[in-house]
Amino acid sequence: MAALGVVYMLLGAATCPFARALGEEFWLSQSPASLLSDTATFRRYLLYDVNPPEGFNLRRDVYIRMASLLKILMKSEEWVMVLPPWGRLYHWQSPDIHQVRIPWSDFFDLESLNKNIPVMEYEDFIAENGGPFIDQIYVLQSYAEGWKEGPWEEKVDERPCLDPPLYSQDKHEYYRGWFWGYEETRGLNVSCLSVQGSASIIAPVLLENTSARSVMLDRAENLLHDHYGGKEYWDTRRSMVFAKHLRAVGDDFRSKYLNSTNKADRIPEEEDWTKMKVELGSSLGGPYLAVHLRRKDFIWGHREDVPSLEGAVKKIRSLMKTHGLDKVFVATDAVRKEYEELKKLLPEMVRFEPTWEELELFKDGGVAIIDQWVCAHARFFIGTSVSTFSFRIHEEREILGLDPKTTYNRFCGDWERTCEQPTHWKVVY
Ligand code: GFB
Repeated sequence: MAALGVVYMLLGAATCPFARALGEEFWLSQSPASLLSDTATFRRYLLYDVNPPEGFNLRRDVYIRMASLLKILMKSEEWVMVLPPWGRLYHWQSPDIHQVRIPWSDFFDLESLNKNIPVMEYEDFIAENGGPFIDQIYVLQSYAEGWKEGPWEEKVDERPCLDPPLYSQDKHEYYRGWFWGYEETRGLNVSCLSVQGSASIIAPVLLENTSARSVMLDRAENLLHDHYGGKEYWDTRRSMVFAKHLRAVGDDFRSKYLNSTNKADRIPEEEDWTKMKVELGSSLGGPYLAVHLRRKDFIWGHREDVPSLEGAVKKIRSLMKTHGLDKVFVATDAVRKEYEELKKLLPEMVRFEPTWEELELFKDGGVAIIDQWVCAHARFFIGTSVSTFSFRIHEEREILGLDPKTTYNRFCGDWERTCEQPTHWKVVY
């Protein structure tokens, strides 16, 4: 199929049905020289996707697992990770904003990602591949029989699909389904793999059982971490530097409303993550308390460990007093009515409220990143139990060198008896 794609490219956009589907400008913007040089190297493509209900921050975690798989594949062959475009996330509910087919560069710094593993955007993959085709799709699932008693065994087997099919064949026998909003994309082959274990268990399948040039792992969250908390984990995590424009907006907000600048807060400034080395506790953080107060589905989904607004405000006031901080930044997904209630209880709170134009530009994902960035730079942070949004803030603070005592704190439910606090991480260089 890749060869067919190259032929189409050489013949020109007019003869290629998929070029028409993509829009002529797209193809005309690709110079023949760049197409030839790009296709001259034969590399294989790893694509992946995650269960639709999962949010932004769990997806960031799955990227780390896929990056470790890619590193293993690259020991044998040349591979590149195709970044799954963002969009259609359950939590991104702002109306009237186009929130599909969002490239990674809107949220992350591609140069930084590329210092860890080779990555490319999906549209660049279509161009390099010669068309919107994915040769092989593996839908990952657990084992029908579950995990029986006995020692843990890592395994992978081709099995009949357990859930109703995610992909269906069109009249040309191409597989159609959700490909991040790219309706012209199709798969050539789909099969199901039962998996139990870390991401690396699938490497032999990709290297030995298929010669497909582009391989997509759907439901990739079924694969676990290979090096959770180890050097490789942290290398990938540190490479996930937020896009520069979002960091700039966050820094500007800190300086305008929270009297916080890197210099005064003793926060290191180093654009290249591979060169950044900080001692834990060497950074001071801005003179404010930061709070992540997860609401929405957590209010009923985690009834026991999420506080009432009154309970949260009581804790916030006590922390401000203990740490001598008179400013508080609140990141929350609370609905308007609840937010207004919170504002009444805590009138001094500061929040990043984008204008409509800013929201359209940054999107819900970008606003969430700005919230996380501001939380990451605070002198003291308190988050919400088991929220991956809060976990990513913990990691960011660790990378910035803030004292763990100021990071690993969470709200407790009003009636929680034993309020266990999050476990302390450590960046490994
Ligand atoms: O990121 P996430 O996976 O964290 O999902 P959890 C929560 C989403 O809600 C974020 C929005 O990606 C944001 O879009 N959100 C939450 C916020 N808190 C804030 C905030 O303070 N500021 C802004 N701007 N946005 C998991 C979900 O949520 O919880 C799963 O991934 C599932 O799908 C599970 O719902 C129960 O780990 O908090």
